[in-house]
Amino acid sequence: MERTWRWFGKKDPVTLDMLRQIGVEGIVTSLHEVPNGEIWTPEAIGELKNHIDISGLRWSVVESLPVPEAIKYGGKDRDRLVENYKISLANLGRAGVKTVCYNFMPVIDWIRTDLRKPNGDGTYSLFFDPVRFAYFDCCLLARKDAEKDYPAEMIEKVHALGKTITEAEKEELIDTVIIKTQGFVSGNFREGEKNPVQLFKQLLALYDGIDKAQLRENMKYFLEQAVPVAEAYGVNLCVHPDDPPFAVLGLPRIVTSAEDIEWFLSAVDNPHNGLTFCAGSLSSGLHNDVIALARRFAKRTHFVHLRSTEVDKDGYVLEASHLEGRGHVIELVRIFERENPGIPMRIDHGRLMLDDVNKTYNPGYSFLGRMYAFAQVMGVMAAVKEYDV
Ligand code: DNO
Repeated sequence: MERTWRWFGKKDPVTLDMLRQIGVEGIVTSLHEVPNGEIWTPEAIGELKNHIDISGLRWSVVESLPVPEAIKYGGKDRDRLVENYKISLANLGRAGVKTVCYNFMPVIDWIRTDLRKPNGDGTYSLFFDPVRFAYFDCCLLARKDAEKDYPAEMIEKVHALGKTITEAEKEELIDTVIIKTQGFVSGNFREGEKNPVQLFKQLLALYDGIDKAQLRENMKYFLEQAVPVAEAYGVNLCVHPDDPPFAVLGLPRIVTSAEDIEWFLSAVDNPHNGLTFCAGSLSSGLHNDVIALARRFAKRTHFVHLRSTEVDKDGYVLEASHLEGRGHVIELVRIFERENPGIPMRIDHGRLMLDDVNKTYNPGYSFLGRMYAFAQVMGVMAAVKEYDV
């Protein structure tokens, strides 16, 4: 596998020179400053690509070329936005950037309720607490009829939490779910947003009446137009699974399971329509067996995120060490090295450890924590490739 690393551009405190020293080959990045839906021009792509080339690395993967909301909910502007998307894809292909990751999650990208869950050893992990999230939904967003989406025991826990949660914790939960986790990846929300809850509700309202079947239709409509352009320019499109992999906030989610993956792959059955195999997202659903998924979909996978989770029966999800938990990273390396050896791979998320706690990184994207996991996985790759163990 190609050893890649997610880098957030020239302002990233982790520099390209640092990455070269630790054995990174390829960069995963995006034109973060371009608003969702606008065309990625050859000039802007060329400028960033050149900057990466000069450092002795290469721009291997775009993560993400965001799909604007109007394409997902099927708004009246969608044809113009799909055209723009196609132009950006063609511009990337011409520039030689050939792997493009995106997602099809309505309104909200990945979800965490806690960005600093202490581990016993002094490090911190990202965490998803289903009770806090249900509390966010029912009491902070106060989404209409939200309580109907949860079992009675969950609502009891939500009410119990309501009796103890402080105002500061409520603010922090809103900031974590809407701003801190989304601000740097989604384009829907920005740091400094004055009224995040109201904005969030406006976005949710765009999906009134959009169920799973309709969202699938909208994804198919998008793929039918984008995939032929990807094919023409030799670009591999790869959708990121929904994180966590189930419906949330009354919104459908459609990349959650083997059945979903099979559906979108056959909706437009073309090798350029593929999957980002995010072991962390997929493993956080107890319905998923990541080893079986990797065996089944390795050939249609264009990009791999290595990460692992521990999930308990009540749905609490902890980001585990990269060599433990439900992600089965060691077996995944074996599978991908055999089935799709040239594929770009990046370490997804890392713990906060050592000096990381004194720095300001995007949540999940610490330097030392990720480097530690990167080194672990390099060891696994070497063992698998050279000694076939
Ligand atoms: C979070 C990421 C996601 C991912 C996008 C891809 O850490 O896994 O934000 O980059 O969903 O489109």
